[in-house]
Amino acid sequence: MIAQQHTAYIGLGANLGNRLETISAAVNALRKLPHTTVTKTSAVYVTAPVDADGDDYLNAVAEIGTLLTPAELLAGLQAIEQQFGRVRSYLNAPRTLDCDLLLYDQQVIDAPDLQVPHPRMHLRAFVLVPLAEIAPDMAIPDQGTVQTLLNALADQKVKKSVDLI
Ligand code: PH2
Ligand code: MG
Ligand code: MG
Repeated sequence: MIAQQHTAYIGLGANLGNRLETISAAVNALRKLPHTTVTKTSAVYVTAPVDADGDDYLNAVAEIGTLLTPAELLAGLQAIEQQFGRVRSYLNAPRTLDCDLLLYDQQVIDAPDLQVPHPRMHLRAFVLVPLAEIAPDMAIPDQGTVQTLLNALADQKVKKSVDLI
């Protein structure tokens, strides 16, 4: 059987340490995941923390093509977070790197350790603005299109910073 190629979107966030270096290194770490290629990256955005404390975040979104299953991809993303020194102290604590599986094709997954689409992504401009940059017509299952959802989030501060190279 020929393995099936999937398209997934990964949200990257950092608000501790050298944030830009971390986001850029995290994209390179995504490139090294087995059977995975990074097909698009958004610019990096400076974003005010949402339901969280600490400094402003840098956020970006990457599109990948992968043969990994959602569970395998989740394990890979968690390993990358560990590699960048992520410590889990309290909910939404400042972090060196957060790597979230946002979308996996148009699949809906509701497992204890993995919910896809990411359950809060449709409420967060720091996810939707970079996602809209690389996938403007993308729909989020059960929520609507990224562009329509963004119209409701105009009060969230998100500022384009630099392009990832
Ligand atoms: N991540 C959170 C909570 N709040 N705020 C911003 N601006 N960016 C994030 O990546 C972020 C957040 C939990 O993962
Ligand atoms: Mg997150
Ligand atoms: Mg996370």
